[in-house]
Amino acid sequence: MGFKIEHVRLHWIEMPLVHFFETSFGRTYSRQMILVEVCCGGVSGWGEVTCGEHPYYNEEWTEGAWELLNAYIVPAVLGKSFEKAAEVGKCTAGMKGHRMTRGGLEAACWDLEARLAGVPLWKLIGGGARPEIPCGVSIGIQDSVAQLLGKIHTEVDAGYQRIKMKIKPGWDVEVIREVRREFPSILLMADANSAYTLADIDHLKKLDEFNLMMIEQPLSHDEIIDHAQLQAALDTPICLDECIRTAHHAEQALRLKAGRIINIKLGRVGGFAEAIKVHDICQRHGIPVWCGGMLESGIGRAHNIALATLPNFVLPGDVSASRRYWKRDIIDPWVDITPRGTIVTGDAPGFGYPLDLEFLESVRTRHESHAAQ
Ligand code: OSB
Ligand code: MG
Repeated sequence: MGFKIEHVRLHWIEMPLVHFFETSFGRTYSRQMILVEVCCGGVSGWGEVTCGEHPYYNEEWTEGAWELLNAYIVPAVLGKSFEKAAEVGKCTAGMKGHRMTRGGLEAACWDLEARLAGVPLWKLIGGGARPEIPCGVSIGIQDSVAQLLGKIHTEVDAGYQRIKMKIKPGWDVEVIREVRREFPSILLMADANSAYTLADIDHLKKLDEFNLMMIEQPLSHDEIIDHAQLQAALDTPICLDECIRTAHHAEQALRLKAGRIINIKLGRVGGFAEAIKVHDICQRHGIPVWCGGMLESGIGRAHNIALATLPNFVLPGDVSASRRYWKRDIIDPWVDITPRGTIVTGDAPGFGYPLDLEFLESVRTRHESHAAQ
């Protein structure tokens, strides 16, 4: 079928989080997000740039993404025709890094292709291995252990299958001990967001007593070799997040045994084409994957749900209900979970959730429109 990128509209939206989210690199109260709308023949496809407000998770941040989209990424594709969304990434491949920004546009093109073909996005990407995806939650660093325990109770009661807690030096071994005392048998994991170094090996070994499913990204955001050394010293499986930005990184990490599990984030690897490659490599190596999150709005969340229907997404991901993040989402209905802690996929074309355009416009603070000649 194919499509031509006739129009690109960029929407900058600001939405406060229901509860602040704190990781080892900082606390977020309100999200600044860029939505990318690509248009062909009166049909729009939507994507989301999943970077943070500041360049602390990786090198990307909202303001930078906005500049890059307007000055480089949109001009690289505007007016061009493509047979498949899988080809769009090559137009921006000369730009180094900034995969979340390039991936926001790429994902929008997949949604556009799916809508033009009248198929759900999960079908277009080759997913659909399961009609409902298993869900976990990611719980940030809190002001007190009591507050953390309260939050875990809420999420376990809601049915979520796995709890991830954020850790950092000073909020790790003793906090996890308390959590394990209160919840001896839940599926539990910890995410350090690169807060440790190899000098902390003895300290990190103390985590082995807590029967964690995995520890996510303990070491530097770009350090695969050190993770291999740490994994050799730990019983707890390491899961890589920040380190895996391409399929090639995944291959290197698996060859070096730098981890036993991989978190795939659609944006971090630059969109669906690369995410599928990472998925396939892990599957060939017998390495399970799960879908990570970046506190997305309904659009990014719906893309994550589609991605998580690929066969090797066998572990519960960080994709959870809209209401955990927002008072009101930009899609209607919102993403919700079943009492089994799953999200059910549907058959609507594209990412599958109708947009609440009126609300979207009410939270939009910047807008840019690019038309092909
Ligand atoms: O490392 O997975 C991470 C949020 C922002 C930045 C990095 C991470 C996260 C999360 C939240 O863990 C996942 C979510 O609920 O969207
Ligand atoms: Mg992480």
